[in-house]
Amino acid sequence: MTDLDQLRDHLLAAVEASGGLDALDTVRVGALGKQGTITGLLKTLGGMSPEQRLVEGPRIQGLREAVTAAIADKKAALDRADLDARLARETLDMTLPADGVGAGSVHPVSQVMDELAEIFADLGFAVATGPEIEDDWYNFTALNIPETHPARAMHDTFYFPEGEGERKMLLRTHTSPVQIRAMQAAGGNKPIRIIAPGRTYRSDSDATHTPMFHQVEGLVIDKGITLGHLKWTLETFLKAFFERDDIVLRLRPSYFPFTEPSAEVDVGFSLVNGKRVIGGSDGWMEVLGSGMVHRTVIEAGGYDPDEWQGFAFGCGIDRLAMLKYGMDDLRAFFDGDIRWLKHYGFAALDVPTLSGGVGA
Ligand code: 2U9
Repeated sequence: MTDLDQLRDHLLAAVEASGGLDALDTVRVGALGKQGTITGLLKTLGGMSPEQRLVEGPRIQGLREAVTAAIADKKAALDRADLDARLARETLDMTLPADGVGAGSVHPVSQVMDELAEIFADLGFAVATGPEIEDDWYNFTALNIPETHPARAMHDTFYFPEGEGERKMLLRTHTSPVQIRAMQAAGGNKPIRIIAPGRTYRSDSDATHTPMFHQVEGLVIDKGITLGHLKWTLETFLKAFFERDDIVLRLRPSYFPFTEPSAEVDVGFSLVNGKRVIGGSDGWMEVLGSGMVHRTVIEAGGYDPDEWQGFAFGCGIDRLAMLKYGMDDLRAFFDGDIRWLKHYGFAALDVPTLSGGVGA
């Protein structure tokens, strides 16, 4: 037996005896690695005479191929054994119930927005939206709040840094610019019935004010519109929203630059376990602001105030949600506390409290 035959028997036995992938790799490196025995033999070919190389070359190459093939076979056998062991060890019980998928819930503000859209749709109102970044003409001037008007200061506006000769940009302090844009888009010759729900911003923060809050405003423009239409619409809306027939309204004279005359709308409440609940007549609670659209505002929207009249109203959506669903701190609406949302949030598909619309 030659040295080469002996080395072959030794390496093949070592491959066969490898109990695992690590041991097999040690054999591979010992034979075929940079310093391996077979690699060393291959290096000796360079120092041989051509005749000797012709004999030794194929023998050493044959050894290398045999060992390489044996290692590959052994590796496949070890992998297979490893997989068989894992399959025997690890079991999967297909009858176990699946982990629950965490379902989200609808935020009370979104819920109330849906309710508003649904109720007003029944009254023929479309939902209008517009930019939250506005210029001071749409937010103030068009609404009869000129540069020097004290209401500009009252609104605690967030202004953007002003560029030379550029429009004064701000975060809208109410959704009224949406209605101005809707009037302009209508071209001054069509009736309008819209609600404009959305985010509004004022630099204000305490238990009843947050820098961002949600407002809904409504606007009707038509010929022959009176305060009677305003009162009926608000009464019909409030009955549908609070899902009660015993809703009583009180219109109290007030002042807004964009409406004349203007009225705060109070709604009767009753006391249930010391808590105020809308409906009944134990006292009055302010819920909305409203009025007949000012001539100047009708004109700013591109309508002739001698032909077209209108009414408008506005209120906080967050406040409506608090009154209907009994939350008492406005700031919790925006904390993102999952426990609060679990308590007050609404299931996405199962919405038993969703107002059924007008007359439901
Ligand atoms: C146009 C014409 C008139 C919208 C109106 C109110 C009265 C009002 C406040 C209530 C509480 C806002 O959330 S709040 O701070 N709003 O009292 N808003 S009338 O009047 C308009 C709007 C647009 C073109």
